[in-house]
Amino acid sequence: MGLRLISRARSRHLGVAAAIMSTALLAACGGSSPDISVTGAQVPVPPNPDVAAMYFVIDNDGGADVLTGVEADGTGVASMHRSFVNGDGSGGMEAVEEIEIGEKSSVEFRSGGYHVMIDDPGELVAGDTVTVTLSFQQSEPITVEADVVESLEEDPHGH
Ligand SMILES: [Cu+2]
Repeated sequence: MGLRLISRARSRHLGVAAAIMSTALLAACGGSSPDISVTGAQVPVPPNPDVAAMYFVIDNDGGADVLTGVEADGTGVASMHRSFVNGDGSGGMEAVEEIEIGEKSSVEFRSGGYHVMIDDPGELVAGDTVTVTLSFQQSEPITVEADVVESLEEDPHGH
């Protein structure tokens, strides 16, 4: 009888310790805020002047976040798109409302994948810049200046 009481008391004590530990772990994970940077932004001179595509890389050194919107500063209407290829080889693109940016991860906006589409960007020549502001669920908005280039560099990360 006496033994049983002791063991029950001890296991309850361990339970409390475990609960405290898991709370601490949760705080460590859930509490880490995103640390987002955007690099390598480029806009190839569009073959069709009515619409331009913008490519870049989002790096996140912190907790998860979600890209929730894009806005072109000055001219044009920007939206997020994803290119896809079907099983039969046909392809297309679709608008994307949100893009998840995982904890400590990168999301590449590149030819054949995610891109920002700018409708009616005005006349663009190599050497111009296009400014787009990215909005996030957690992070403050980030304004990105993209270089207008003759053609896309192979590795927009630059290394
Ligand atoms: Cu598109």
